[in-house]
Amino acid sequence: MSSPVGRRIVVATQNPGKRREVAEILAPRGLAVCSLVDLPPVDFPEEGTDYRANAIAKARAVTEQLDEVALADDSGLEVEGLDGAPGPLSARFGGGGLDDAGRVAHLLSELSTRPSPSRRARFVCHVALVTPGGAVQTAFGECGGRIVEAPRGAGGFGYDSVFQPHGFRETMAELAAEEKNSLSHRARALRALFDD
Ligand code: ITT
Repeated sequence: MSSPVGRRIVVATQNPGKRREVAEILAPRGLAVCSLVDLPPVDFPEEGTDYRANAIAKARAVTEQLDEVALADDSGLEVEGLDGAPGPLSARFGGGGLDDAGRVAHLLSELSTRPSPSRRARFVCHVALVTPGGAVQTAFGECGGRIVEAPRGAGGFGYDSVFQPHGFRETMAELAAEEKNSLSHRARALRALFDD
């Protein structure tokens, strides 16, 4: 799809890593995005366990409260040996008080006694574009890989330091930003939304 003519797109996220990546992925398409940081505060609803519904709800919060076109991303890491956890609850894995490094440590400890195939994993991302008129468009992207034994790399955010995409020796956090942005779940979802 093309962007709604004449309207800027506000990225409905409070996660600075996501915000940066969405901006980087959309820039080559000539789409400049606007950050919530520069706008009045928005009240976001509690998130549930349905990625797509969460993405729509986050984008709607922005369209309804700020009268802006909004793009939201709800994403997560799904690990085979943990029956798909942490999934939609990835941002809160191990309890609300942890930061990215704490969640990574929690993940590694959960996997430490499990056999190697348990480490198969994927990142998933649902994106939603909502206009103040109420139109909703969504798309999905995923990226397969495995969880490595110890964190490597300083790029990206979240679980990138322990996620090794299929076909790479590096973790996501060791890849250049352009490389992550060409193969990530987020890049694939945004491509499906804006290019297909
Ligand atoms: P917003 O709801 O404000 O967008 P959030 O971080 O709470 O921010 P989610 O509920 O969608 O967003 O949680 C996604 C979590 O999944 C995120 O906090 C990371 O822990 C993880 N995640 C998603 N994409 C990732 C990526 O590209 N690299 C590493 N971890 C990622």
